Amino acid sequence: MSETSLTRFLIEAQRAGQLNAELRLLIEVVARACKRISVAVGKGALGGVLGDAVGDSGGDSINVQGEAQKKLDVLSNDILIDANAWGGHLAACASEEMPHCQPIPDAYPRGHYLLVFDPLDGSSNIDVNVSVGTIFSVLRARDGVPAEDAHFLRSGNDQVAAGYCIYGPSTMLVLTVGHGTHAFTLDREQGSFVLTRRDMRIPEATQEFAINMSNQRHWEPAMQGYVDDLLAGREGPRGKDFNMRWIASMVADVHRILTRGGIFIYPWDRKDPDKPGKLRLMYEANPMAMLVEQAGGAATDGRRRILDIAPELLHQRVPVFLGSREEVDTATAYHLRHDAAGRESGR
Ligand code: P6P
Repeated sequence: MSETSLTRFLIEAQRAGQLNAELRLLIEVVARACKRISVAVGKGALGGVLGDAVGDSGGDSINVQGEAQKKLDVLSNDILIDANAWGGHLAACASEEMPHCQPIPDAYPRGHYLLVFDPLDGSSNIDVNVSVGTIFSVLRARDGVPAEDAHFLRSGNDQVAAGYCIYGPSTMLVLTVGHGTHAFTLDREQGSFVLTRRDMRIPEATQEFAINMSNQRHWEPAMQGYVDDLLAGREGPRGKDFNMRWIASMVADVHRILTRGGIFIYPWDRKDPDKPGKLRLMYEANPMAMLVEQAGGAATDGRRRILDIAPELLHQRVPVFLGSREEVDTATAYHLRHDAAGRESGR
């Protein structure tokens, strides 16, 4: 049977009423931009784009998050902005790398969608040749008015599409338009994405967890108790042994979980108590939560469903628990039980 290209998959999805022509164009434009990013990432040291970006003052370039920008962060952001400017499908873009949203230039027609993305997540891994990725989320714009930051502040339930592109041994685009989660592998000879996994399903249960254990002493008690019980293995209350993986590149860790199950956790920690978590809601947690739920998994902030959270800030951070549904439910139950005990004792 002939391969199904991303273009064919999207045309068939449009024919089935799952998306319209404008959203199909948007996804194809993002996929084309990801191919360009894949080329730049793949060149590594030969591309002259490794290392930290240089700011106007000649020092390190720092983004709105207060993080040092890599040259590839800036290049990937520019590639996505430029690719989406002229097609007439977007009203505005927003990005981890930009303080505020960027409306489509007046020279071009405005469309009905908002695109928000992390152009190169995990970029601190670039210089050590570890997989990184682009994460994106699509919302409907408010018609007839110029887009602004506030228009992006919609819960994850309002996403009309979400996806990521992982730049690993192979480049893969993983996508949902609300009808399952599907994976496409880049055929470099043809230069096109080919459907390689239709309807990905995350196993309900798992024996594998992903977390940065070096933060353990900074977690809240419920988180301490949950991980202690994982580490206690078959002799402990969970009655089974667990394995651990942590790539420190969300796209790579989530891709593994979509592929074989597991739970990914980046909880709140008291290292920076004013920050509710490290990961950002709009362009990391929400798109990943939609992909995971569409694959039969679950995603919470330890207490409530990620997709139900009403955003207040464009770069808002949130604790993230996502992956195999039974394990996410168990981890969330530890937190809810702890909260209930605190209420009973008046703490
Ligand atoms: P840590 C990468 O910087 C990132 O935003 C995610 O991709 C990743 O899951 C996490 O941070 C890693 O954080 O604290 O382990 O370096």
